[in-house]
Amino acid sequence: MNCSSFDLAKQQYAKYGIDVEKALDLLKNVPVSMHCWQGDDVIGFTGGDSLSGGIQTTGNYPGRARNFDELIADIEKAISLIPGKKRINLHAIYAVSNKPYEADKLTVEDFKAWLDWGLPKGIHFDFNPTLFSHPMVKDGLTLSSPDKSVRDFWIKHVKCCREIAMEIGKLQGSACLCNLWIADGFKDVPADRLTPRLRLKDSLDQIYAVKYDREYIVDSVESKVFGIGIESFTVGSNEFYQNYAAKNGICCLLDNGHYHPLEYVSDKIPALLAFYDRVALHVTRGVRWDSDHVVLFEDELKEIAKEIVRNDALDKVLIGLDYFDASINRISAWVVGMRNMQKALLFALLQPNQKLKELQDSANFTELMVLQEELKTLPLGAVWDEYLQREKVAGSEWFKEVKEYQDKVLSKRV
Ligand code: RNT
Ligand code: ZN
Repeated sequence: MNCSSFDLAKQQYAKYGIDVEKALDLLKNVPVSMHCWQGDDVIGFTGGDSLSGGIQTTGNYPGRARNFDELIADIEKAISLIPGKKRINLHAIYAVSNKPYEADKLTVEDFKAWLDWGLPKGIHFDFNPTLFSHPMVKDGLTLSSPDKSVRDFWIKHVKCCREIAMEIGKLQGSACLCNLWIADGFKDVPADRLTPRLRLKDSLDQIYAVKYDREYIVDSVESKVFGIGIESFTVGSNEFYQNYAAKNGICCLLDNGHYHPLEYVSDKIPALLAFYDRVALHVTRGVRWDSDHVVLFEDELKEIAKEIVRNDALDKVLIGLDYFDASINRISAWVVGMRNMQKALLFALLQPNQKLKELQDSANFTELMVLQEELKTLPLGAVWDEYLQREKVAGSEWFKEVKEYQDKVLSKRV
C-alpha cells in the first residue's frame, strides 16, 4: 500500500493521542487579522509621506503601494498565498476619499471602498485610530497633552473611529476590534509622571463614555514600554492601561514588541485570561527593541500559540499581526508572517495538551520534559503541507509567484 507522508504523520501523531483531522478543522476557522500597513510602510492615503511618533520603518525596497488600488492589488496577491480565515486590519489614515483627510471628521463612508472590496469576499475588518504622523501631535503628545485643544481634537478623532468600527462591525456581522495606541511620552526624565496619565485617563473617559453593543465593536488599549525619541517615559504604560481596561470593561491589546526583552506575552495571555473574556494581540518580532521585523516560526510564537490553544481561548484571543519591514518584498513579509502565525497555531493544536497538563499536576516533571522534547520533532511539515493543499494555496514554492508579481507589477512602480 502507498502511504503518503501525511498518512504517516497522522499515524505518528495518533500514537500520542492527537487527532490531526480535528486540528485541521479547527485551524481553518481561526481568524488572523492582517495589518494593511505592511504594504506601504505605514504611510496611508492622507497625502503625508513620512511616519513619525515613536515608530519607524527602515529600508526602501522598491514597490511600496502608493494608493488604494495598489494596496488592494498587493493584499489580494498576498492573501492568495495565505491559508485560513483572514481579516484585514485598517488604520484611520487608510481612508479612501476625494476630500482632504480630516482626522476629526471621518465617517464609515471614508472606508466604503475597503468594505465594498472585502465584504463580498467574506473578509472582515478591524480598525485603529491613527494618532501619529499628524501636525496635531504637539510636542509628542496627543490625548495626554497639556493643551486642551490638542486633547479635544484627538478625542474627536478616536470617537469618530469608534463609530466607524461599530458601523463596520454591524455591516460585517462580526465585532470589529478598535484598538487605541498612542506614542505620548518624553525623551528625557520627566518632572511629572502622574498629571499626563491623569489627562490621558480623562480623555479615555470621554472617549469610552459612548457605549456601543459589544456584538459590533471590541475596544482595546495597547500599552508600550518606550519608543524612538520617547525613551524615558511612556504615558500609556502597561500598568496604566491594564488598570484602565479592568476598571472600564475594555480589552487589553498585547503587542509582543512592547515589553522588556525578558517579559513574555505568552505568559501574559493566561494572566489576562484569568480576568478578561477577550485579549487582543499584535504579534510582531522585536530585534533588540520594538523593531517590528517579520514574524518568524520561533519559540515565543509557538509559546503564544500554545497558550491560546491549550486554554481553549481560540475565540477569546483576537489575533492580529503588526510589523513593517521596508527592506524586503512587502508581499513576502505578509505571507511569511501570516503563514507562520497559522503554522504556530497548528503546532499548538497538535500537542497532547490534556496529557501534558496531567503530567504537570501529578508532578511528573521528568516525563513532562521528556515528552515535550519528543513532540518537537513530530512531522508538523507533512500536516502543514496537507493544510495548504486543502486550502488551495501554493506550497513551499509560493515565492515564485511573488517574484513574478514583483517583475510584472511592483517593479513598474517608480
Ligand atoms: C506601535 C504600535 C502600534 C502600531 C500600529 C501601526 O508601536 O505597535 O500598534 O504599530 O498601530
Ligand atoms: Zn502594535
